[in-house]
Amino acid sequence: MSKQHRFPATDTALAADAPPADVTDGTLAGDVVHGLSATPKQLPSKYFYDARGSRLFERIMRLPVYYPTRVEARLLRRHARALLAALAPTGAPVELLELGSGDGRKTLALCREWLKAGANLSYRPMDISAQALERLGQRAARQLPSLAVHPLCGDYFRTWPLPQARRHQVALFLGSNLGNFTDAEAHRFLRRVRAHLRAGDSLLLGLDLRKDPRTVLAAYDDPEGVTAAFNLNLLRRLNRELGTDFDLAGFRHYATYCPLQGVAHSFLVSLRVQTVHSRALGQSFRFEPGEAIHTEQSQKYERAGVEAMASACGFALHAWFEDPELPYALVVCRARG
Ligand code: AVJ
Repeated sequence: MSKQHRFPATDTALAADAPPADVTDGTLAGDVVHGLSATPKQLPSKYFYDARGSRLFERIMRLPVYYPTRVEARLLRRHARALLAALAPTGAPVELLELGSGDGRKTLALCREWLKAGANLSYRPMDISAQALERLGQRAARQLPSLAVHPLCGDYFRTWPLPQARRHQVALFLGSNLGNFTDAEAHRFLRRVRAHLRAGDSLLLGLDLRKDPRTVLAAYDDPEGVTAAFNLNLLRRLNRELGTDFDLAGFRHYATYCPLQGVAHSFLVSLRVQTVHSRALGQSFRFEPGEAIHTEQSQKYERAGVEAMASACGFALHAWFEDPELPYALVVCRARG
């Protein structure tokens, strides 16, 4: 960190990511009881990202079969100047708000290009991981000492700073993270983003698009088993944090992609009949042979659907940058009046 930043109180998770309050209290324990009592069983994907899970996800991003990260970085590089013109057309100073910055590697490269183009830039990375923001601050201080960086740790919608009169707000939501939401959750999330913007402010989305089903499926079922380890790590986390006795060898990672809905699903499938007990919850959960826990969905989009979603959430689709080889899009949305 360039200066000593005090993070505001850390929140457990993205509010929009949490199930409606009437279903669970939004804690890990509440979500697990709810999810493992449901039919079919499910666990929220946001719980993948403990320290070990975050490291495994960093390994996923370097896998040859996991194309989204590389394709998105390439698009950001290729279109850096055009993105600036589309996102901040007036040339006013920019307040760049990134939702889920992680360690900010991709975004700092973009900031470098924008500073070169003469942009007046202030960067507010938001993340629920204090360690990731710490690394981002160090990276920024080393690589771009002239950039004003103000990290915000916790729930995006609670830490979102008040808009400054002279600054054009540009929100970033990259990495196709929107794809982890169901359609209803994605709409709710985008409406909440819109509520924090003024008319004329911008939002940049990075979204994975529909493509050869085999290419998508391979990205969620790598031969090295990193994705399997990432998925199974969820059970390891529950063993540690809720005192469950999941036998990781009793479950197997399974991924599917349905080209009709454009959704990749990940599951943990029980290989035998087994009962798992949680000390912290004082509760047991029975698994039948072949029974699945749904752990993640990753939506793959198409342009018409994105346009309709943006419009329903108070945005107009303003520009679309797509990779010619592997369908992936950077989508510039403008907040409508
Ligand atoms: C970070 C949510 C975009 O869905 O592609 C990668 C997470 N899961 N491999 C995705 C993930 C399995 C990733 N997102």
